[in-house]
Amino acid sequence: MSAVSSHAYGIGIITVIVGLSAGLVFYQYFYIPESLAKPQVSEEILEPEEIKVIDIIPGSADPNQQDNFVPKLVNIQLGIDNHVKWTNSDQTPHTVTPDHKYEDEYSGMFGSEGVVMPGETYEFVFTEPAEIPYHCDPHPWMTGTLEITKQRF
Ligand SMILES: [Cu+2]
Repeated sequence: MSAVSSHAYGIGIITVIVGLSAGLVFYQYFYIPESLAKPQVSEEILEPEEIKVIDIIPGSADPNQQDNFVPKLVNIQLGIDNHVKWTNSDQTPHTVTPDHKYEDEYSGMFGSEGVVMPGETYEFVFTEPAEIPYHCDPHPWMTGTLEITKQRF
C-alpha cells in the first residue's frame, strides 16, 4: 500500500466517524425529544369554556328503557366544549367504553377505567376531530356517539 492511498483511507475513516457522531447527536438531542414530546395543543382546546355533560340517567340498566346516555348523539366543537363529563345518576355502575379503541394524541386512551359508580363521573378532554361510537360494557344496549369537529368559525 502506498503512502498516498493509506492517507486517503485514513481521511475516509475520519469522515465516516464524524458523520456517524453528527447523526448520533441529532438523534439523541433532536429526534428523540421531538418524538416523545406531547403534541402542541392550543390553550383554548386544553381549557375550553364549556364542559359538555352527558348524564347516565336513572334506569339506564333497564334494557326496556329507551334513554340512557343523555344526550345520546353529541356534537362537540374543539375549543368550545371538547371537555366531556359523564355523570352516573343511576343506581347501577356503568362504563364509558368506545366501540373501537380510541386514542387521543394528547389525552391518551379514551374510556373509563373500570366502572363509573353511582354518583361518580368520568371526564375526558378531546383534542382532535373524530367520530366515536361508545357503549356501556355491562349493558350493551346503552350506546352513544360523539362527533368532534373543528370550530366552525
Ligand atoms: Cu351500563
